[in-house]
Amino acid sequence: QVQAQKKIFNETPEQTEKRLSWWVHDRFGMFIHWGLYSLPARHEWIKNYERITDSAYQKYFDNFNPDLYNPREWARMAKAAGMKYAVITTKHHEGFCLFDSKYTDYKATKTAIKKDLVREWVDAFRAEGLKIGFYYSLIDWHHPDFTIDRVHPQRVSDPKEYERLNKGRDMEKYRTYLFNQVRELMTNYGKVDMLWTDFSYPGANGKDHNDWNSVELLKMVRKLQPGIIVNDRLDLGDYEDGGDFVTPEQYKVSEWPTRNGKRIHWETCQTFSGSWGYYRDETTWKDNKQLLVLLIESVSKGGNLLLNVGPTSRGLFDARAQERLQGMGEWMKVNSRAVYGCTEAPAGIQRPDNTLLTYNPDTKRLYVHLLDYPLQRIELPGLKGKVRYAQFLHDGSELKMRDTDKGGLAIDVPVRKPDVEIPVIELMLE
Ligand code: H79
Repeated sequence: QVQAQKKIFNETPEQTEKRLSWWVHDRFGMFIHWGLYSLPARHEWIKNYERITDSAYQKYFDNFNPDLYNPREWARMAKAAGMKYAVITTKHHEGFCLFDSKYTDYKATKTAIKKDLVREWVDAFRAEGLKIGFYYSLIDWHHPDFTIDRVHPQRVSDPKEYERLNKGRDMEKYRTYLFNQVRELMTNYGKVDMLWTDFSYPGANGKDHNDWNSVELLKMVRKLQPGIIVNDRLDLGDYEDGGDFVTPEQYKVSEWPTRNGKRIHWETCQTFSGSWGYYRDETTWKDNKQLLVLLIESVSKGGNLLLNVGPTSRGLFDARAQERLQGMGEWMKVNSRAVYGCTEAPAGIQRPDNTLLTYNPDTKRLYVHLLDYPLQRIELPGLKGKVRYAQFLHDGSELKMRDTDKGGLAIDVPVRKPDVEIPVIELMLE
């Protein structure tokens, strides 16, 4: 007998599914990490990694001036890539706010650009028809009341030192700031489709749900934005509804994640090159095929992909990011039917070697993604008599099928690989 779990809200499973339905359908979103760290251009954790003091970090605030910022261009690039929603860092761990908060001067409106960058972003992405999400860092390395802990730039080696270090800092006051800012974000920008909080690290000299007053914070968010979807980083794992989806960061899940034996909603967040913030000299960029596999593999295991861009301090997507977005868009233009509304293939359908399967339960179409192009034919075990029609998805050209002796289905494919990064076979199931 499985113990009934604690719940914060009284929402039925059907209501939850309905609230999440656009997001489950859309599958592919853009993450945007933009802040003062785009000036040093060597990772968004630089203040921590290099233990930079507030006064030494000040030069990035003083020189922040994204004069080429044009969020309509960003939105058009996201849309052309096939992305349906986008999530922007309203504030990252460094504490700098892209939005015009009443509760701090550490914000874009007080820099040379003098604008609420979030307001313009929301308007632009809405205008292009994308859903919008706010990333908000629970961690704040700038706020004077945020206690120094094991992931703070001023962390120390002796664990007993923290008490002395934190004299005069008051998390109660920080919590008030956190609630005030989240209330602003949930109130001043119209409908917000998603809130992406980041992150909790329970334990010695860490921060957990008590530090954020997570239950009350989540209640406030859901009250102000009833339809909103919220991620799982508030440390509310004790509650069945303490987060709408899990967030595997920068790794691949081996299978559809579960909780108490039940499959749960998930979204992996991934970078082009390793860093989330713009990193000028990073050389570890994934190629278009790797990125497409990330997307297809996520969908094939019932999940979403939130793929990150780190804009430059002038406000542009750099050429490497643009290239990849364009490459993915080219594929999505003709293959998005194998992504939107799709999920894992029905149980019992086996994936041939070097392929990934996605499935649309509404149209009963099965998609075979050919990661490594086969020679002349591909065999699908167990599908004999179960497929009405087969075609390449990119050009809608018929593919001839034959039953095999072993109850399988053989599909003939042209010897030459079609000119598409990952060719997809569309099978209309009975
Ligand atoms: O915003 C992006 C990252 O900056 C942020 N989440 C994404 C979306 C993030 N970065 N790292 N993490 C979240 C997890 C933190 C891991 C570590 Fe550590 C920080 C590893 C080393 C330093 C905390 C301290 C865990 C181990 C030691």
